[in-house]
Amino acid sequence: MNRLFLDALECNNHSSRPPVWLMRQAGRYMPEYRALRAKHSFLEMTHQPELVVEITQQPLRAFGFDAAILFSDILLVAEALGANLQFEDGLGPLINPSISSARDISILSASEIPHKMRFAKTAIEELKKILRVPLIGFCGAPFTVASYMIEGRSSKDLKKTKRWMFEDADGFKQLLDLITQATVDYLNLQIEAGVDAIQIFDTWANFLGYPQFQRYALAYYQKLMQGMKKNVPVILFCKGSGGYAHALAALKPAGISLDWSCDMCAIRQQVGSKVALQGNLDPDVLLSSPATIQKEAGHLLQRMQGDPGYIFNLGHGITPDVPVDSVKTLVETIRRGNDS
Ligand code: 1CP
Repeated sequence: MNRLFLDALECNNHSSRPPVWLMRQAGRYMPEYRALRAKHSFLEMTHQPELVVEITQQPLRAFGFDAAILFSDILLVAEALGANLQFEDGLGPLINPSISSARDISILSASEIPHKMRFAKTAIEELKKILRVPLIGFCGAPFTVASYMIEGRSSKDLKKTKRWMFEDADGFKQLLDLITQATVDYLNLQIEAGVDAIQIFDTWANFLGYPQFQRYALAYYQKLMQGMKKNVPVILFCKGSGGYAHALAALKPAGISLDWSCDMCAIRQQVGSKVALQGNLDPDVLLSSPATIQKEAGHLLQRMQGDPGYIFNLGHGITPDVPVDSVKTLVETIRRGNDS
């Protein structure tokens, strides 16, 4: 198996280049994905193990990434809890009815999660037989999952979520605790099925001020990590978390994943050499010319040159409008290493 990614997670990659994989590497920017998507709903695609196995491999075949990420979505845990989840073209995720107050929590249940999510176990077991790169499992952190359940859809400001959080801290915590319980079961299912690493996505935790970030983000990463039955490397990702990198590193995850609003070298100075750093190319670079992609990626490579704990990635997911050739150019640039 190609171990570049796992070596880097152990801060022990001494080869000539960093490993590369991209958040949302499977998805709508790929024609192979769109062809399947024309025949199936997104939920069907995430629930049918054969489709999950196929879609997880699509970007590996097309670009030769150094790690696979399970094709799934963070909101499947909300669905398994009993929320009515749908995905509509152009609108993204919809949860209807939304969870508006502590009273609504009673419609949710964290029982039988491993049974409800057994499709993921089947898919992971199958993928582990086939893949020649490590497989990353993942989950959403409770705050981000709760925000979709409360807002009912993608939101630009998370006002309903934050109003509830400030007005009724006990009820809000009850919801986060329930999501945590389900998520721990889901993570253990993935770990038992054989994933090589776990990434925790708390995409919207950047909406929190520091006291709330401690209470509703950091404390819950700790609960998730403590709930894992086996010691699998964990990567923590939240957007805009450069300023909180020291606090993320203090939880001693294997890695932290950073967006493009911070300087990776400066973060390395702050957090020391024992935590892997992943990121942080601006995904919009992929909308520019091959020469610009090479220049911007080359610059980041040079900044992180020789760092045994560096994993090349974007600062957030690939967007659907990215040309496939841009991803090819990017991966070729990383594979050529620092002399590009
Ligand atoms: O219509 C379609 O075909 C669905 C598009 C799509 C895809 C391809 C969605 C809906 N989710 C996914 C896959 C997905 N989501 C993966 C797959 C693995 C990979 O290749 O990376 C992962 C890891 C996620 C995680 C995810 N889902 C996050 C966290 C990471 C991030 O990007 O911030 C979030 C916030 C979601 C919610 C979600 N699901 C789908 C969309 C379009 C969204 C985001 C909506 C929003 O911006 O609010």
